[in-house]
Amino acid sequence: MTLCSICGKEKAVIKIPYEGKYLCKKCFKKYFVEKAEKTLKKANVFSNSSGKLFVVATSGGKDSLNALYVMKTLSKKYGFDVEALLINEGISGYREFTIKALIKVANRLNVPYRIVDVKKHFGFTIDEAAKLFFEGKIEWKPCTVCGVIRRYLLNKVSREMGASYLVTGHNLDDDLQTAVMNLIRGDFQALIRGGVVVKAEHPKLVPRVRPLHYIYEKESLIHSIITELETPYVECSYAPYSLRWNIRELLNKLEAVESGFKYRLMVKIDDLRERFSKYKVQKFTECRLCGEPSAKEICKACEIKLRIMKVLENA
Ligand code: Q46
Ligand code: ZN
Repeated sequence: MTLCSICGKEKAVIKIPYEGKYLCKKCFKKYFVEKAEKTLKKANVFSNSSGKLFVVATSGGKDSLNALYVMKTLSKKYGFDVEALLINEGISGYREFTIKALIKVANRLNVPYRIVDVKKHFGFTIDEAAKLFFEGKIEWKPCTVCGVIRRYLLNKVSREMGASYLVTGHNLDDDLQTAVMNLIRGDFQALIRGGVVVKAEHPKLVPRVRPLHYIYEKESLIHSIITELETPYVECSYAPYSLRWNIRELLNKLEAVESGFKYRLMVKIDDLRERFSKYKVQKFTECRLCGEPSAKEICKACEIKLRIMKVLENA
């Protein structure tokens, strides 16, 4: 039996490969929150945070519920408010289960929550958009439509809620996959805009923060079990159609042969971001149709909406 490297008494339940530590349940729980706190503190998120509102984007999955748990825990120390926001994309066999999980955890933590329907705002669900893609009627994969629309609504609604920060549950695996995807696409601007904090480059953009940026997906899973967040372990059926899915497999294979590889690569990418941050180009304007921040005359969400509504009308 391996004992915990911190207390030296309890049985270890997890190995932290990049720190050479084995931790028991109790010490890991503490370690998890402290690591998220350290990550945000280093990025200056808590300076003058008292009285401010942090809106946590919660899908009801393990990562975002962990982010909600962490932020609620830290809110007591730093004096900020926490609310949860869930975007219901309309993905059957998946989202209905995670919505239940969010409601249960939000009630347990005493956090107010808001649920926003994509169908209500855009006139279609992601299931309907996915059907059009599989029928060859639109070119965007389900995850592309879902990602654009979710980002759009999270920013718009959290701003309307009065958020100073939008907190997301992206873990180290997610952020590393995104960085590799941006490298493959040659999108240098998106690559350097990532990291623990994504600053607002337009008055209508809410700054985004990622407390789990240095936490492995596996650590996040174990933390959600230990803290009894009771999230359903269901995966969205559209995930395997994305580029992210293949990159995830590849990075997992590399981690299996070289323990701690993902963490070291993430640190190196963040270091590059620091050095190249002076090359950031702020090119946001406002969408001619909806008035939301956009890099082009018409934002991607409006472009997708117009196209899908046209296809649906002609069907
Ligand atoms: S919910 Fe949406 Fe994910 Fe499903 S369609 Fe893709 S992006 S996989 S996190
Ligand atoms: Zn628009």
